[in-house]
Amino acid sequence: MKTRITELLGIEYPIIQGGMAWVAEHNLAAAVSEAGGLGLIGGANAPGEVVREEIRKARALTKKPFGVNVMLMSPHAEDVARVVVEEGIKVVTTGAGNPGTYMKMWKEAGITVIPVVASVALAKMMERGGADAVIAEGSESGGHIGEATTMTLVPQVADAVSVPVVAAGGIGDGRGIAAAFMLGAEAVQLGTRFVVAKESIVHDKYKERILKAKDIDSVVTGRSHGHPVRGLRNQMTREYNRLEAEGKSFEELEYLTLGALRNAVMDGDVINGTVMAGQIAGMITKEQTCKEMIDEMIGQAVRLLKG
Ligand code: TUI
Repeated sequence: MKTRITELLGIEYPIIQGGMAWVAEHNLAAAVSEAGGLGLIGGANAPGEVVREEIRKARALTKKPFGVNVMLMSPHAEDVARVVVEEGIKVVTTGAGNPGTYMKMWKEAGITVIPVVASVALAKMMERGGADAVIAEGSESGGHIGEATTMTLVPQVADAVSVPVVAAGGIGDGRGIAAAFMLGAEAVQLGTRFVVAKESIVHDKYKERILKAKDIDSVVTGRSHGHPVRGLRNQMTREYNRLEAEGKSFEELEYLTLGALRNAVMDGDVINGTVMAGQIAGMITKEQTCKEMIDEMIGQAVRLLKG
């Protein structure tokens, strides 16, 4: 499955791991890269120096390429943007915003820049701004989402830009990979499946919640606030959506979500914490190593695409 993306990134398989907040740390990133995909360290809301440490720890675990995801809504985004240059990172993905202000600095440093886009308009703007590829992320994804689904977004972005397109959102096995390729993608980005990887440091209760999730367990909070976030339903999401429907503002409801992702990922509070996961969680039923996941998915995708 050689594509422009595997060539661009110097990886064996066209699989990128999502830069998930709290989840995408050095152990997971290194394991995905070692298995032939592209691992990512998620900058999320962490300060630059924390990301620097994560980069160095990942380097100690793998000689293969890995990248950093810069979450643009973070108060430390500028700091992290500089740290990736100082640390000689070769691949940066961005999320939750427009990375335009950092593009010149990253390109001058020889970094391959792959922004996440949730619309054709942003994909075109990113291509004009020098992006090497784009990740078209549909609303099946976990965490902060856009409006369009993967099925509709990927082919429209593929038609609109010349740079290669990575599909994300709702992909969890070889069938999803083959489908994404049929829509015009040249690689996929997966988050939820890697959350339950053996190498993932996520609390067992969080993993168990994903492994036991049903197809309809996925909910979005904050749609009316313009901050839609997808996760698995629990007491927190029920309370949030009840108060949101009553007209409570984003600021009034912030107390429900502050620190809630950390509490779920690190402490296993899957009742009042935020269990971010994509809609494909219902299909994810086994904890495997990253290598087992990637080998299985690629085998399945290749068989389907040959057929
Ligand atoms: O960024 C993500 N997913 C995330 S970030 C995150 S951290 C967080 N924690 C709590 C609350 C909110 C966020 C959790 N999940 N995915 C990439 C992504 N980017 N999805 C959608 C977008 C996006 C949306 C609009 C990118 C750009 C955009 O427009 C930018 C503009 O200014 O035009």
